[in-house]
Amino acid sequence: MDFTVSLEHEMMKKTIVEFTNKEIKPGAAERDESEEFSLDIFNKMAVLELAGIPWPEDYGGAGGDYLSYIMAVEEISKVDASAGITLSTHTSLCSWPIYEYGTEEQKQKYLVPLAQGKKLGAFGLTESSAGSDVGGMQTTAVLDGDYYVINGCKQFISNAGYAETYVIFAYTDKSKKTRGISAFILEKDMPGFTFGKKEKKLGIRSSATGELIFDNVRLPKENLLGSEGDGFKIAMATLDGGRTGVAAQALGIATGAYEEAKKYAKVREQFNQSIANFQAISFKLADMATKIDAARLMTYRAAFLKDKKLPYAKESAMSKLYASDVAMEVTVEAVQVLGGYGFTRDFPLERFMRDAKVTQIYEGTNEIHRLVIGRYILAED
Ligand code: COS
Repeated sequence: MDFTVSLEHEMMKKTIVEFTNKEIKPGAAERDESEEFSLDIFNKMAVLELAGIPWPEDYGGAGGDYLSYIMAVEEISKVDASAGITLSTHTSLCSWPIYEYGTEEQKQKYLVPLAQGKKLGAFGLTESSAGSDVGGMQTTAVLDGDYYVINGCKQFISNAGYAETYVIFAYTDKSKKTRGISAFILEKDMPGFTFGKKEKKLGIRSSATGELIFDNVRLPKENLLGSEGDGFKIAMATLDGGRTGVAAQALGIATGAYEEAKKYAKVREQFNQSIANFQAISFKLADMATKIDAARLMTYRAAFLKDKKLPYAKESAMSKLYASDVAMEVTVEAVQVLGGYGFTRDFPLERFMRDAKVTQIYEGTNEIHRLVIGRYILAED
């Protein structure tokens, strides 16, 4: 068993750290304050070929592996979790299902510009009545000649309004329950496709989260992704990968908070010595470091299994469950290490703490993850 990452991964990580420190970190607090989404940051990621890390060069990608992409989301989230989820949504939730289930024409038309970062992607599954219960969705797609007519509304959609390509889900046959859900690729400017409420959030405030509204959107038949009725399985398999992305985001947030807390503890003096000398503080840092290490091993393992095309749904769910809980715990403790300063916006800790919360909620709540893991372990001997 080899726990080292390759030199190639290390070098890629170094390039991303330089990039995030120069291009993402400086404005992160201001963007959080103004709740401003920055397409400019995504465009800069694209220049560095981060928009299509795991896709083959033939499809406009960087020809890397899933682990590289996971490490990129982690590094970006260390300074700005909003930028982290923008990339994760784009890659895991929009580009991946097109890469995996798309026809060659769909890949050329949609995956190539996504992988090149010429277009941003999004994923529309959740609705007001369908969160954990995907089958509760109301959106319908009715075949009318060469078109599907789509009606409905999606909620809490990351990259909404800024993305140009959307993988969405709708019932083509409600009587078949989840086996009657189908997946489709939509384009931003299609007549009848508009955007509703933009959410004001506790954290990841500079990521765009909003509503998609479909009012008799006439979608060419060739924009069906996979076959009719495949939608639920496509959504579940896509979320398996997305959840590793959220684990990487959580890992980045936790690491960012831990590093700030450690730096501060070494220089902050009370009672004529650095507070890091007190076990009350060093034990907190030791717990943080240990939990982050475990979360990183779990997250990289899930990515490794995916790269090897081995089953990884259980490991992905475990990594997301654990890393998100660690992110919440570590950020709360990191604020505590900084005391009153941690509570102010002069330091990024309170932002990290707010950003961490959603990682326990989206792409499947941690309660759903326990359910998924429970089913896997009970099916084992
Ligand atoms: N990959 C591929 N197929 C999968 C799958 C996966 N990870 N998980 C389930 N499936 C398949 C099953 O094999 C089953 O196939 P058959 O119909 O051929 O038997 C089908 O999908 C239905 O599976 P299951 O019976 O397990 O579905 P449930 O309705 O019991 O739902 C949960 C299971 C609750 C786990 C699922 O609905 C879920 O993950 N919900 C959370 C959704 C979520 O994360 N929402 C937030 C979105 S934020 S973007």
